[in-house]
Amino acid sequence: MNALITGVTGQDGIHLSGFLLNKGYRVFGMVNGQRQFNDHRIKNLDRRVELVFGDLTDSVSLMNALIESNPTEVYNLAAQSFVGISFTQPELTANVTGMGVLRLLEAIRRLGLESQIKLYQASSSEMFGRVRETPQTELTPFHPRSPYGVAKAFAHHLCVNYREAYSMHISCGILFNHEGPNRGHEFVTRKISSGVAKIALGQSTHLTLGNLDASRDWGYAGDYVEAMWLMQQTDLPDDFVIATGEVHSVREFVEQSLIAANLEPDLDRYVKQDPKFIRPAEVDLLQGDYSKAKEKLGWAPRVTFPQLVNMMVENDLILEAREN
Ligand code: NAP
Ligand code: F7E
Repeated sequence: MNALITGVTGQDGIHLSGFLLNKGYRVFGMVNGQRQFNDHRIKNLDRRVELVFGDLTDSVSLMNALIESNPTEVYNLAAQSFVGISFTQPELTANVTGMGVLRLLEAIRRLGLESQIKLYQASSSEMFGRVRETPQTELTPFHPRSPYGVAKAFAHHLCVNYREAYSMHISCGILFNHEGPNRGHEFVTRKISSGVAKIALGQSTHLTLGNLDASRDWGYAGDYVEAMWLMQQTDLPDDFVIATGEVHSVREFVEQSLIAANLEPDLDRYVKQDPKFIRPAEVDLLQGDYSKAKEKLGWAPRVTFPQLVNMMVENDLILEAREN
């Protein structure tokens, strides 16, 4: 069975490609053609991942990637995924994260592959934004708070529309924040785990962050990619919230990280704040209700919050010690 993953070099792409290879899939990963020569994340991918070249802003390349990989399952993980940058590069974010999904859907249709392909779309809890209820379910109305959240909401509605209009098997995973050792350094959890590792190793004295009170439902990426696959195995496509149901603040993430590195959980000593990391509009709290996924997919998170933080800090202690 062939699977095509867009965004294969990202955090989830790394986990998902490994997961699918273990299940015996032939895995194709879509990457930017020029970057293949320079990007260490491409070099670090499992060698069994077969590269196809393409970009969500280039319809022809999407068609070529589909023809070359001839997939029965497509996982659309590619996006400009950093909320912070979406405020300074809103047009790029709309083009990649929003319009890119329209291009992919139309590429599938133009090739007449609507009934051959099952598509997974990476929707996001950022669509809930200024939340209308807590916890959030598949039925909670959207109120995105960033160009990224708006682009994801556009893409989500498009996927629902194409599912209804053309009977395509498209499932949207409304995934809450998920992290791990492969998380990009721009995101707060990785910034904290690597920053705390540097403090523990004597390479730095403090961390500089923005809003410490923001609260998130943080899970482990390795658990969440299994949910993506389970959605592709259903007879009927649907939308599913994937979350842990537990909430922690950025402050708590720092405290837990300091404990994991055998440091005093003393934020006054180790954390400075800089307004440049505060967003023009913030999402204060996200908490997901994953009951539907549990009931219909048999999915539940495995890794707990302290386990996740420990995993990330331990990984960064090794990496930072090696690099410096
Ligand atoms: P990530 O680490 O930021 O990876 C994003 C991937 O998209 C990278 O491989 C990137 O490749 C690729 N990409 C960017 N622009 C592209 C373009 N124009 N054409 C093709 N590929 C492009 O994101 P992630 O954390 O793995 O998340 C995967 C997906 O889930 C994303 O769609 C994200 O928005 C969504 N999501 C993530 C979370 C989370 O907590 N991680 C939660 C909900 C939803 P280059 O670096 O080469 O550009
Ligand atoms: O911010 C606060 C920040 O950038 C989390 C993406 O994967 O999950 C992610 O989006 C919170 C925010 O993730 C810093 O203001 C404080 O409230 O790690 P983040 P995010 O914005 O929640 C969703 C579900 C996605 O879909 C996205 O693709 O932490 N925060 N101080 C900070 N955030 C960052 N990045 N850096 C700071 O210094």
